[in-house]
Amino acid sequence: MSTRSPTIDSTTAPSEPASAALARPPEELELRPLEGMARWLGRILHPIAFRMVSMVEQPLGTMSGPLSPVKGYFRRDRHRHPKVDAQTYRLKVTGVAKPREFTLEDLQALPWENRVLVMECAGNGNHMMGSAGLIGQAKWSGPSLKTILDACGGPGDATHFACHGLDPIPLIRKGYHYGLSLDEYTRSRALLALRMNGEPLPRPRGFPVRLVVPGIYSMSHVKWLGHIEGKTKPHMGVHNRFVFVNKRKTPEGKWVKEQARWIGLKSMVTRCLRDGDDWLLTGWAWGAGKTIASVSVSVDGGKTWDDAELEPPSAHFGEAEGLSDADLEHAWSVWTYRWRAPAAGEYVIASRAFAEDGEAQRLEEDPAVKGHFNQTRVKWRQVEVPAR
Ligand SMILES: Nc1nc2c(c(=O)[nH]1)N[C@H]1C(S)=C(S)[C@@H](COP(=O)(O)O)O[C@H]1N2
Ligand SMILES: [Mo]
Repeated sequence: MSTRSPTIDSTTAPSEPASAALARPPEELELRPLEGMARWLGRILHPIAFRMVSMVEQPLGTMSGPLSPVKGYFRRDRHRHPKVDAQTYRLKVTGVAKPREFTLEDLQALPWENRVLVMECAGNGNHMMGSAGLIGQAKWSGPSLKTILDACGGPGDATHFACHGLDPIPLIRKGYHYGLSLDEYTRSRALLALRMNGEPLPRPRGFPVRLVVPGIYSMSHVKWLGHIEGKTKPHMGVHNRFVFVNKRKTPEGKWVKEQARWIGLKSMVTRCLRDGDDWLLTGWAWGAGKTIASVSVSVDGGKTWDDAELEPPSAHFGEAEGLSDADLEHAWSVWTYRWRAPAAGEYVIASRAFAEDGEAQRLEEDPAVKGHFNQTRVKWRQVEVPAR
């Protein structure tokens, strides 16, 4: 067990010396990105480099099912995790019809709802990272933002909101903040989460309250939520304006700034496990707020594609867990693919998602978009199949 890496589950990590590994072929193939830091730094250094900028990817061992466990759930923040006292905690809501404060008890006493959703960092799997573990799916529970606003007599004049975290950011010294329009929060059915997968919200996840915004990239899912500020124009804080922005070419050929928003259509291979002479590929497909119709898999670098088996979110969640179809609208589908007895050698593999309305996951990045966010194109991985 001495060689086990801290970020990789025991089922994926080499737990024996190399000589033993040679005697017994691996039960799981390493999925090596073809680009970005993950490729250049490798499996050991890459997580260390990520940690230095406060990014922790979901470990491979937990990457196959419909729910990501609380322990090991990906993390991305600005280093500081404030310790919030549940007794003195107050959520301030301003700029609405009747501004007020809520204690934690007030929030607990309001009607709760549930959502299961993909939470994805806007930069997940971009060309610089290469890997794609800044993603997770959990069941979040608590009062909806609508319930909160109703308890404040409605939004009043507010057409936009800024949500402020209680985490101090060095230099700026103010909490993390991100804003969206009322329409975006309404369409996404945003929720103030007090529980995650049925467990109390852990401190790194934003205890006592975090916002979740189904369908929108997770820079908007403000942790340690302390203040919901109603505004009459778009919030133009540093993260809205400068950090999470791409450039898009207009039909007139001008490049304009575009803020990261709705999660695009995407899929990925998450694990490749031995099953006799075959290998079982699993993965997820999600995004664009659309029903996933099919997922194709290529094990020959894109020359041929074959359909995977698909399980929609409703195969795993439903009324029994207090979840309606709408509460699952931004959840991922899980897919599996049996790769029949490949010969030993190097392969380049990937998955590609297709939505019910015909949209296909991009093979190449959109040439009209430049930047680090919402890079949804097919994620190729190199694997080495050992001799049987
Ligand atoms: N208060 C606060 N909320 C935050 C952040 C932060 O730094 N501070 N980071 C955001 C970003 S960029 C992402 S990707 C998600 C990550 O959520 P997680 O750490 O629970 O996975 O939280 C978002 N909410
Ligand atoms: Mo993020």
